[in-house]
Amino acid sequence: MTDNKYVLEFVEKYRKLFSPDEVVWVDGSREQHKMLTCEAIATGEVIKLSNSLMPGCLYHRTAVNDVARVEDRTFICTTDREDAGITNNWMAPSEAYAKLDAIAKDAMKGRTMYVIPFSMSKIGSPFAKYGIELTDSLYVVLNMMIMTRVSDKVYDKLKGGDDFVKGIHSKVTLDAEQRYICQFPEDNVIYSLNSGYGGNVLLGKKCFALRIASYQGWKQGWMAEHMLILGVEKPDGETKYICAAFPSACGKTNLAMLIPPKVYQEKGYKVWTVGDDIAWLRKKKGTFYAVNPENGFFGVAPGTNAKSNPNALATTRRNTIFTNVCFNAKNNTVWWEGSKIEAPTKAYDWKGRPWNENMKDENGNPIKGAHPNSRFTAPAKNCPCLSKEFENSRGVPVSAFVFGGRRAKVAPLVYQARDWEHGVFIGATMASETTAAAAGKVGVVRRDPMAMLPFCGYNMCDYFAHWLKMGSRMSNQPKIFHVNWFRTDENGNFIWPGFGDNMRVLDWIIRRCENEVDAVETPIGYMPKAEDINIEGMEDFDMEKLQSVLSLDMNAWKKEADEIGEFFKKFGDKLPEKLWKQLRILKSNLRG
Ligand code: SAT
Ligand code: MN
Repeated sequence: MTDNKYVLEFVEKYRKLFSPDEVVWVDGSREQHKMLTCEAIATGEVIKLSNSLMPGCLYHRTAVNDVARVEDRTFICTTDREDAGITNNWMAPSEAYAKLDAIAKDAMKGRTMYVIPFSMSKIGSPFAKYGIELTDSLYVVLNMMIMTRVSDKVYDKLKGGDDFVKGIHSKVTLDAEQRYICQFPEDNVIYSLNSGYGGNVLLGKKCFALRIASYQGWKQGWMAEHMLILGVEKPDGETKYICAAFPSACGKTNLAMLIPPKVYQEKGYKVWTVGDDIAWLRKKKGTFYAVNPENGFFGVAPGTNAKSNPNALATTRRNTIFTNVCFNAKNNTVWWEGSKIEAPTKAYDWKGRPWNENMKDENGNPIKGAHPNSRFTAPAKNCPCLSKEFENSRGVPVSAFVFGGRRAKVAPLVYQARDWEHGVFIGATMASETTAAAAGKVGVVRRDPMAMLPFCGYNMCDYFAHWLKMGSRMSNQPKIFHVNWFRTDENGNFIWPGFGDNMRVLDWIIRRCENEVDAVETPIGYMPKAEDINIEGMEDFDMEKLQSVLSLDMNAWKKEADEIGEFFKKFGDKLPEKLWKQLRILKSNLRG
């Protein structure tokens, strides 16, 4: 496969530790992919779905105790604890290696170890970073072949050197008590044991493209962000690119694949998807350029339907792996809650138990067919609205950064930062209600700076300073915005319809970037005049509702400002003074 001594040493070291029966070098070829798929079907690791209805699609269930990322078992292992900061769990590298090696010892006896060479972003591009993942899971191999560029060409690109991320994964026994997701940014190493779930084991994704890459970006002068990238093509044919950060399971995939409302389509607007989860950003001629380092989408299935995201649905009709959704045994397809398709009559739930939609648990609550964090892994190239710039190695120029969370109250539909520093403050103080994407309680408001709380591979204070510095170097600074699609009324119902109608907010954002529209100065930043949000053609929505999603409750904001102060205090002296300054400005604005 390769004579790169660093690769050979790495593989040999872990072969000795894990003691697999066999080592298989994955080369990324179609023939091998076919063979490995057949093998995964034969072992029962995946179920083949209907060839006529969903060609090339597979179905997989994880262990019941292993359905989401585990933030409390995720560690940043740096020599100096300070480099991990207060928002990360930390372990000393020597302690972590010793602990993990002990768990890993002989864990692959009777199993095969796969060696996966992969590239984040297009092989050979200036953005490209390479990795090699060792795993005992065929499911991981097949997913990595969708989510990243898996190819033995990666070895050539290493040119005999050791500039690659070493990913080590084993399911071991899936023991949740011994589950560890450890990043060693100083060594370019990721070590993940006792899980078989997405973000914990597809090491190219959160572990590499965010945690390790954010650290590399800090050291090397670029940025790795938890952001979708979309292009809005205007009637004049020009396309403007927006990067938007939202916490997991807050609709990034839906926004990235948005279909504009009819009134916009008729005028000639189109939205193109460059990425739905991760953006790598570099400076060129004073402008940020963004690429999506991934090659597929790992999206949340529940709630995806022909209305909410027809493009995602179309993307998943072939060569897609479904995880923890409901299995329709009648026609060998899949189903999930919120699909707007009638529930199957002969089905098995995500735990593999016979299921129908009338079943209730011991408390009388409906039993779900699909896990709320069930996922599809789909190739980007299936996406009907994939941007033609997707493979562009130079990236796309960014006009705006958007931060957003899930907030029932407080945050209005949209507002704009006064300048870069204020924008960094808005990102740094983002808050959102927790979702099923991570283990733990759902619906609790927590601060999630830039949606990077679980993904920042270094000290968050250094991360804020890096944001401030990167922006200050740009002659062409993107404008920064905050959005909230999730405001609710007194009955707890969402006021703003979201999905395709979010185009109306993107439209305002773009017009702001082009200085085409005025705004109102408020204590929290610039806000739209209600008449500048186009609500033409919206059903069940009127000016009154628009006013309510744009309204500011000053008392709630004073409370918010106090909470931000408490949040900042936790960071101690290292927090950039510029953020404190922004809080003082906010407080003084709120006093009026
Ligand atoms: O499980 S993943 O981390 O890959 C998805 C997510 O939580 O955003
Ligand atoms: Mn994500």
